[in-house]
Amino acid sequence: APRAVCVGETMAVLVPETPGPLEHSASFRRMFGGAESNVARGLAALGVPAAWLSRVGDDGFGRHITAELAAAGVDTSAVAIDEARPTGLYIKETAAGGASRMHYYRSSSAASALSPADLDTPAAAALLAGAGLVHVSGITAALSDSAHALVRHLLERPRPAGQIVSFDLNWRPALWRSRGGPSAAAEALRPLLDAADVVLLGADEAETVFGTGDAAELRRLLPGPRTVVVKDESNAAHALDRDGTATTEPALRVEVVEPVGAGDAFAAGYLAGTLRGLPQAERLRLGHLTAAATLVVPEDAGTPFPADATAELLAAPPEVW
Ligand code: KDG
Repeated sequence: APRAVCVGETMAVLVPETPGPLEHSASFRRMFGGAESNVARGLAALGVPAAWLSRVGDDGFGRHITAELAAAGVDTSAVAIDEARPTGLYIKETAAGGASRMHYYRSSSAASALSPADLDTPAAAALLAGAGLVHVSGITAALSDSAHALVRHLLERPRPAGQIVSFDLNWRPALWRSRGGPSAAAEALRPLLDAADVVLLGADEAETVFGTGDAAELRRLLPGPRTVVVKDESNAAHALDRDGTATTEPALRVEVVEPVGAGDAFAAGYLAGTLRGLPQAERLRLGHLTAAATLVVPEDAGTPFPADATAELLAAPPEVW
């Protein structure tokens, strides 16, 4: 049975065959991506049985996403098919320099209809009852009022003993633009983050939403979680535990091809390390390793390195990475 359940929207992704403005892009490659299912894929690749809970449309994109995730070893038994709404879509416009802009076509998508009722289906209830980890992100809270209610319910419901909830801030300005921007996001997300056990945030996004990217200040803003993980401008990761312990690990130096999804990959590595009970520094290292695998490919999730290389890499001194 899956040890981790990741909840959120996954979309079809269209990426122009050649970088440049969309007005000049005549052909596209189809991929798929969604922050939480990227984490589920990453966890599965790291040997942690993982499930993805969501809604897709009764369409080819939805079937493609579900089949690909299942082929990647992710349990899709609790994915609902919404006959009235399409699978969401986004287009990744890539500038010649490598920076990406996302264009969303998701405002009435199947997953925007996610609601607390999606947690009560027999398949979902079985997954949630048996999970050691439930992973959510700030994206879902911005999809719709009902999706926001689902996230709140996941955090407020009584949890089975030992189950942890992880929450990645995942600030998406395009989603919050029509919902009041950063100040509305801060108000909506702070209590949700504070009710989680493990919080993951980037210093830059935290600066935008909460007015600070400083790890110690963020820890003071979020006293609830067992651990707050902050990735700073140099991509070093800091884990601040509730008992006052702080652990820092520098990022790996890699040739970045396309950065979208690297945060999710980091989360997958960090959370896999958490479920394995690794020391904090190794959780962060595993996060960096998994992120590196995604930074060097155009997809939102990287081809994982072989599991038997992981132990060696984790033990290696930073110079070797
Ligand atoms: O985290 C990467 C995601 O941004 C991408 O896969 C799409 O989930 C997505 C989103 O909402 O932006």
